[in-house]
Amino acid sequence: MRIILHVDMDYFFAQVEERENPELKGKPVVVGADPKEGKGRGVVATSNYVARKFGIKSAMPISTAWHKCPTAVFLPVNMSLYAEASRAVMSIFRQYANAFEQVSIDEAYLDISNHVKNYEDAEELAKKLKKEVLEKEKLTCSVGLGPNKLISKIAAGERKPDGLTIVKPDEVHAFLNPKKVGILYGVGPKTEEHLNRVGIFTVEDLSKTPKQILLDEFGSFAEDLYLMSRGIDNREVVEEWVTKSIGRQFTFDKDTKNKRFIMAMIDDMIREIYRELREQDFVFKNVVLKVRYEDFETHTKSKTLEDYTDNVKKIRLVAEESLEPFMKDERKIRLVGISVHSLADKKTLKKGKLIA
Ligand code: TTP
Ligand code: CA
Repeated sequence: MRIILHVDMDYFFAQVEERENPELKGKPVVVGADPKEGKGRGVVATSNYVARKFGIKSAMPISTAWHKCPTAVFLPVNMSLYAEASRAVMSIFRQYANAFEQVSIDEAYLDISNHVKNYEDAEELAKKLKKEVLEKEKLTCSVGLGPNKLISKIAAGERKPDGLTIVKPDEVHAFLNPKKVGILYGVGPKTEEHLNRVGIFTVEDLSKTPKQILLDEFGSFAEDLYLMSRGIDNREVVEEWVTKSIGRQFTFDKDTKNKRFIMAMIDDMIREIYRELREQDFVFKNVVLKVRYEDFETHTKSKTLEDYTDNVKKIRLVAEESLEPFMKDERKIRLVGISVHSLADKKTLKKGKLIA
C-alpha cells in the first residue's frame, strides 16, 4: 500500500519575511514589485493571510494590491533569503521519506510507504514533520496524506495555513466528488471552461461521463481525466528536483527605448542571478532574454553556450546581443527578463567540462 505525503509551505515568501521581522505579524504583508503609491507596474509574488482578506492575490498587478490595501507592508522579493529557507525545510522533509520529490520552491512529495504501516502512523509522522519544521525553521506548512500524488496534493490545500488533512483510500470518492474539475492536474481555466460547456462541473460529473465522450472532446487527455476523476494516479514520487532556472524580470515605470537604461537594469538582475548561482554552486549553459513591448507582445530569445560556465560576463554579452533586434522595433519596451537555464552543479565539473 502506498502512502504519499504532500507538503506545501504556507504563504511562503511572506511567512519568511515575518519570521525575519516579527513586527510584521498581524499586519497585511505583500511581497512583490514596488507599489509606488499605486503607480507601480509589477506584480504581487505572494501575500500573507491578513493581506488576502483584502482580496490581494499572487500575480495580481501590484497597483491593484495597493488600491485594495494601501496600508499594507509592501516588501521587495528577496529571493536568496527564500531559497535559503527552502533548502533548510527541504532537507528536513527528505529525512521523512523513502522517496522525495521537490516540485517547487516550497512544495514536495514524500513517499512514506516504507516508513509507516498505516494512516495512523502516517498522521504521527506528518505531525512530527510539521513540529520539526516549526521548531527548527519557525515556519508553518500544510500537509496532505493520501494514496497517491493527486489526492495528497489536493488534501494539502484543504486546510491552510498550518493544516493536516488525511484522505484514506476508502474516503477518496467522497473527498473528490464535490470538488470542481479545475482542481485536477492539467485542468487549467481553458479546459475547465470546455468541461463546463459539455455539462461537467464537478469531479463526480466527470466520473459519470462515458469515456467515449471524453475521447471525442479531449483527445489524448481523456484517459488522464477518466482516471483522475476516479481518484487514480499512478505517478511515482521521483527522487530529486533540480532548480530548472534562475532568473529575474523587471517592469519599467515608464515604457522605454533607452538602451543604456535597459542594460543597467539587466546588469542589476545579473548581479542577483550571480549571487544565487554562487550560493548554490551552479554553472549554466543557456541564457534567455525576455522582452515585452508596450502593447504586451512578449518575446524570448534563447542562446545555448558551447560549454557550462559560471562566468556572468557571458550572460551580459548574450543579453546585449539578443536585445539588439528588439531595439530596432519602433515599439517601446515595458519589461525585460533575463534567466539562466541548463544548470549543473559545479562540483561535478572538471577542467571546464561536465562529467555526466
Ligand atoms: P504558492 O505555494 O502558490 O503560494 P504561497 O506559499 O505564497 O501561499 P499558500 O499558503 O497559499 O501556499 O507559491 C509559493 C511561493 O512562490 C510564494 O510564496 C511566492 C511564489 N510565487 C510567485 O512569486 N508568484 C506567483 O504567482 C505564485 C503563485 C507564487
Ligand atoms: Ca505554498
